[in-house]
Amino acid sequence: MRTQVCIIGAGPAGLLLGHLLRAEGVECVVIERQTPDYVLGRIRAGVLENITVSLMERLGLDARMKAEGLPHDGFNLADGERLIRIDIAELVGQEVMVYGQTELTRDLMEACEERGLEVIYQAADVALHDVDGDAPFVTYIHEGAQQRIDARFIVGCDGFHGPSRKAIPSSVSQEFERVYPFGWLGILADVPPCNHELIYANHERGFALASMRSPTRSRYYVDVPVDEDIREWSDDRLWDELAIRLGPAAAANITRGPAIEKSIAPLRSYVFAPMRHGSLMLCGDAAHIVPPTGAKGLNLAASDVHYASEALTRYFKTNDPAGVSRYSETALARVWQSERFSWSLTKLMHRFPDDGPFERAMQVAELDYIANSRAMQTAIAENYVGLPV
Ligand code: RFL
Ligand code: PHB
Repeated sequence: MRTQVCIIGAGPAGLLLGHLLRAEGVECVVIERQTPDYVLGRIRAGVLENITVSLMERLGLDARMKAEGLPHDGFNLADGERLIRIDIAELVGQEVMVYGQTELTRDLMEACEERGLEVIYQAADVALHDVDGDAPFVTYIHEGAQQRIDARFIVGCDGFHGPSRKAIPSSVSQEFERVYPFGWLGILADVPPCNHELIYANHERGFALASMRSPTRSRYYVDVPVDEDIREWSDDRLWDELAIRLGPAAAANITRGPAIEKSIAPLRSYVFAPMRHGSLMLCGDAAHIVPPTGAKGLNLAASDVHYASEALTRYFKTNDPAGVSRYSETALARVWQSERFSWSLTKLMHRFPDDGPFERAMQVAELDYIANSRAMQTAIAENYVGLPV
């Protein structure tokens, strides 16, 4: 098979990119290792920035998000008994959209047939070839047969563990990494949220987050040691811990219920550079990871896709390679801003095992400053809604 752009990975980045390219008449094919149900079974991000919402609007795939998503105009930082509200609407005149990654991915998946976006699921042994030159190709096994797709560009949207990033030689690339000593233990349950807005809590026993997917579905997290055994966490133990860490006001409103999903995600900051090498571009988790504290992972995938789709459309429509040439530099500038915000909020809201009284005093001083300074709150709000693309 021959196409203009071969996209590897049908997560949110790959599907968004595929739809944006199809909307501009660029030929593309998406190849995915898993089944659609497997992809939808991964419970991940919950907060969408403007860039992600606006790409869905541009595609005309925003109807369900507009009907079922929850626009939020503020969120809260809790420190012990104190609650600091960040009024994002008042501070920066914008809002964020609470709508799960699963739902966004489902909307993108369901539009594939009608929009003529071909996605090949259950492709095994995907391998990239000749990415240095201008005639790269991808091989894989599908239904027992070896297949080959020739393309002008390959875009790796295959997440942190996919093969795309590894196709860029270490002699021309650099990795930046920080691994945190904890993971987030998440629970999804069909119970009403304890608060109408998100609460990020820094408690002496550790971090907690109260989030939601809808008025009847809640998502909560606590941080746990990175090597924690999830079997140690019965639903009851997790609800008890959330009630302590989120503080008495939220605890009074927690409705308990059985977990629909419960898992531990490790926390990591990671950037791979460059994000383009020859005819291969990387988007989303394939190129970078942020700790989830800033709710940036999915949104950063969306901004990469925005830049990549503009660059590739320009290339195929006007024969102009400038956008492709500059893709890595452009995308990385925004990646580093999101990395900084996610890292600083992680440091502010978690108790690190090596921290002593000095580090805790710095957290308290910073939270005091945020509580009393509109300038600090504005800086947090403008990062939370997403810096301009
Ligand atoms: P994805 O979603 O990982 O999709 C990559 C797709 O590529 C496929 N793939 C392959 N396909 C073909 N051949 C191969 N060899 C392949 N290897 C992999 C995979 O099956 C998959 O379908 O990456 P993408 O599209 O870049 O999207 C990024 C977001 O998913 C990610 O940034 C966020 O979900 C990060 N993240 C969170 N972000 C938030 O903003 N808030 C959260 O609460 C949040 N929770 C999370 C998360 C990431 C997690 N991971 C990665 C473990 C929780 C978890 C558990
Ligand atoms: C979520 O709802 O899963 C969520 C919300 C905000 C975050 C991380 C995760 O910062």
